[in-house]
Amino acid sequence: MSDVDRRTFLKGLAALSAVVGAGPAGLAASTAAAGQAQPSARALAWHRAPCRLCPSGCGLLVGVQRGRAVAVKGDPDAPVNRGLACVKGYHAVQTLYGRDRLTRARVRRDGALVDVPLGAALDLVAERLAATVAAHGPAAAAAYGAGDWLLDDAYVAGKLFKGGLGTNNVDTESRLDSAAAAAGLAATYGLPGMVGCYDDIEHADVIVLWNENLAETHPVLFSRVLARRRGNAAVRVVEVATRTTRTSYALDRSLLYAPHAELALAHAVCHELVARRRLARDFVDRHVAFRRGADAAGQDAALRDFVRFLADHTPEQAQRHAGVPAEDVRWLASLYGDPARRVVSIWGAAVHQHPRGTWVNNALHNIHLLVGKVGAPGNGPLTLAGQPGGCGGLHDAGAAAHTLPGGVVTAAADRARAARVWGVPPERLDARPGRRAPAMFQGLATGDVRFLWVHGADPLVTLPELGRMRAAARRAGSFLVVSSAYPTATTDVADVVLPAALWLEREGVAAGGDRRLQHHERLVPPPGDATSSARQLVEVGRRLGLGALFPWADDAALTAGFWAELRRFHEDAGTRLPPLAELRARPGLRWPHAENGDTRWRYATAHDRAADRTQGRYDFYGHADRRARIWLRPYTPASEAPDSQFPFWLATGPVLEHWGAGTLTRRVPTLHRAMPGAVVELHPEDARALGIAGGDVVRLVSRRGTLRIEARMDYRSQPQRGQLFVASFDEGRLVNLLTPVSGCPLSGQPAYGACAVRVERLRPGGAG
Ligand SMILES: Nc1nc2c(c(=O)[nH]1)N[C@H]1C(S)=C(S)[C@@H](COP(=O)(O)OP(=O)(O)OC[C@H]3O[C@@H](n4cnc5c(=O)[nH]c(N)nc54)[C@H](O)[C@@H]3O)O[C@H]1N2
Ligand SMILES: Nc1nc2c(c(=O)[nH]1)N[C@H]1C(S)=C(S)[C@@H](COP(=O)(O)OP(=O)(O)OC[C@H]3O[C@@H](n4cnc5c(=O)[nH]c(N)nc54)[C@H](O)[C@@H]3O)O[C@H]1N2
Ligand code: SF4
Ligand SMILES: [Mo]
Repeated sequence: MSDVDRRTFLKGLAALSAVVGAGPAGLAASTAAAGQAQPSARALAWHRAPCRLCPSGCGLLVGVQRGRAVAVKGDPDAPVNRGLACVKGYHAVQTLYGRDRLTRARVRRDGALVDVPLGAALDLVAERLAATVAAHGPAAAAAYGAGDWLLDDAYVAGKLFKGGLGTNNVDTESRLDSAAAAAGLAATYGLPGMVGCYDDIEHADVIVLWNENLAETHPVLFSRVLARRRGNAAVRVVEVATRTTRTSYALDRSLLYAPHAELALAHAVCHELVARRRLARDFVDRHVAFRRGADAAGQDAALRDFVRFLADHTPEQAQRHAGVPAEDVRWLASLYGDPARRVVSIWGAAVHQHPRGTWVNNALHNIHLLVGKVGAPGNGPLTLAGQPGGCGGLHDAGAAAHTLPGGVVTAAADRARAARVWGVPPERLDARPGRRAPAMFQGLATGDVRFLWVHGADPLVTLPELGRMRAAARRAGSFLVVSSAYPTATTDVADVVLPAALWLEREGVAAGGDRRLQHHERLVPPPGDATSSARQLVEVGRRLGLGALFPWADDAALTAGFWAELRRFHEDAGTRLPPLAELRARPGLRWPHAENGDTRWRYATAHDRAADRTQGRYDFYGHADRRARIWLRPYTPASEAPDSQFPFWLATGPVLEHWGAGTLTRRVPTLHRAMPGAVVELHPEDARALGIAGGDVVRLVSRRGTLRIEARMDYRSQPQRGQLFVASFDEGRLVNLLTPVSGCPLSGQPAYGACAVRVERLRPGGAG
């Protein structure tokens, strides 16, 4: 379907919809029936399944009737949501039944996509993949996966490309949302995966949100935060944020700061903690080592070096860079430094998507380590990982360009283990990291990548610097395969489109934000020829003569087989995975797996069975010296900032009603009606100064592109003066034509928000 057709179609859908709107935090208390008719309760069978429409990891009960998922309610036994769900969750099953669901494979012939049998499309994919590798070597082939891939898909993709073909060109959307979180955890603790877990919310006395719009991005977690405060008058929930959002209105205090000043703020908090002698000296002496340097390894340093480093990072400096009054920075530090209060920090993609995202993550962990508030109930950093499989999930299953399952491609021992488990010659495994997500598309532009298989993502909407990316994807001589549930801006330019089964239509294991694992059964049959990504990869592998890598007769054997293999990569106590039978019986277990249950808090010997009690109260076993790291990484200004030509900061991100590029949620009439398109939000005084009224169409211009879009004031959120916000779900208004691809050099995470733009007023009616 062309762009225009799809928009007309979606408009038609909206007209059909009868229901409008979501409540303030988007939480509903009742069961919402999906489909046209209210099903009779007697004919319904209810099944457990995880919700996949945000990273919170809620459990749903899905009502199935005559092979169709027709109703949803929150699962009262699910640990994350305890019976609740948000507006997306209640409509989750409707995402399966959009009228333009892809059910047949399509192949491009004479410029147009035509339906073909699935087997013929897979033959063509295998043929082109083999021809590419034969003519240009394995590094000319690449696979780009979704951050919401199930672990089955991620593992099979890694095994096929890394173990079968010999290229590490496998990367996922997680590069865009949590690469800096993963790199930060690796540098600070030596291992991926969150230190604490969502249960921290119920134990905290103070919750500090760092630029995390939790009300829209993790609605059920936000309801837990508010419930914690309702139940205990002493609890305080505050934020440090660059924009006033729905989250801000519900909090005790909101400190607004200038974009990309997180390093100045975090270091100033540490400065103040040291000045007030609030550091946990015993904990620091016993369990922390100091490191300085720009790279991942760093050099040794000591507490006195950190104190000297902090001398330059005063609250007054933070005020200059961040615009937060020094006394407010001191107040924030007093919350962290109060020995009587447990403190949880929560941050996510907006913080990771920073030109120095890894450094910022290290700096926020520093605060918790300095006061010893880590790895204990209600004390610790919660690093949100974006799409459900982000961070320690997919990276760890071997689906990032630098990883193998449970290891990294650069480590000889990790390669040797992969060769052993996979039964392939060790020399087939490449020791060089493959191309990271944006670099795959840049490779298409230069001709270095000639075969790209995209799964469950819509990169031609969601990648930064989209003008270049779109041109690259259209370049002659390259072959683009896209597995997707619906037509998208990316399938529009594909050579082959494979219809994808969605999560309720196949069995699998899902990873979640706080190291949570959820197995689910296939509840309904996929439509037509739709098949899981894992199955499509296996079928192509077999056609390439690599069938021995995939000795799994059917989909049930695939899930059981891949899981048994993945567990062999995680035999250390610190990353151990549960047997599938236990995961089936107890959805939501958190790794590392221990006897009698899951691991909620890591590294504290009282809670983590992988920790060695002879080390004292803590054992940071991710590093050889069994110490966590405090990093000395200085504040540096953003790579791009407003100037006279481009005077505004542009921030972008999700809205409550839509998921990712909106591919699934825009097919749900209620959600589409509630949020039909993106607008640019301005501060009312900026609008007045520019002569812009609400509803006017303006042109946004950055160094990379332009975008015509409707302006709104006093809409969903309130940007600060000099800042703009555009939601990123709308393929009809591609905000990524404006955003930059450059970002954190350590993790490869793009800094979407390091983007300066100007606003041009068009003549009334949008001409100009
Ligand atoms: N400007 C700007 N851009 C951004 C961001 C931002 O904040 N600002 N955020 C970035 C971030 S954090 C993210 S996570 C990305 C999201 O970017 P993407 O991951 O590219 O977008 P999604 O909409 O999540 O892609 C979902 C696609 O997967 C398909 N699909 C769903 N389930 C399955 C499945 O099980 N199998 C297969 N094969 N396909 C499936 C759907 O049909 C849909 O086409 O956007 C990034 N881009
Ligand atoms: N409803 C819904 N929920 C989602 C998603 C979704 O698509 N829909 N996607 C999930 C995913 S994949 C992700 S990654 C998370 C994202 O979740 P968040 O990280 O919370 O996303 P944002 O709302 O983009 O960012 C929060 C705040 O930071 C500001 N900001 C945006 N970009 C930048 C930046 O580059 N630097 C700085 N300093 N500030 C910035 C924004 O203006 C906003 O006020 O949400 C998850 N939850
Ligand atoms: S909060 Fe997230 S996981 Fe929970 S129901 Fe809503 S979309 Fe689904
Ligand atoms: Mo994300």
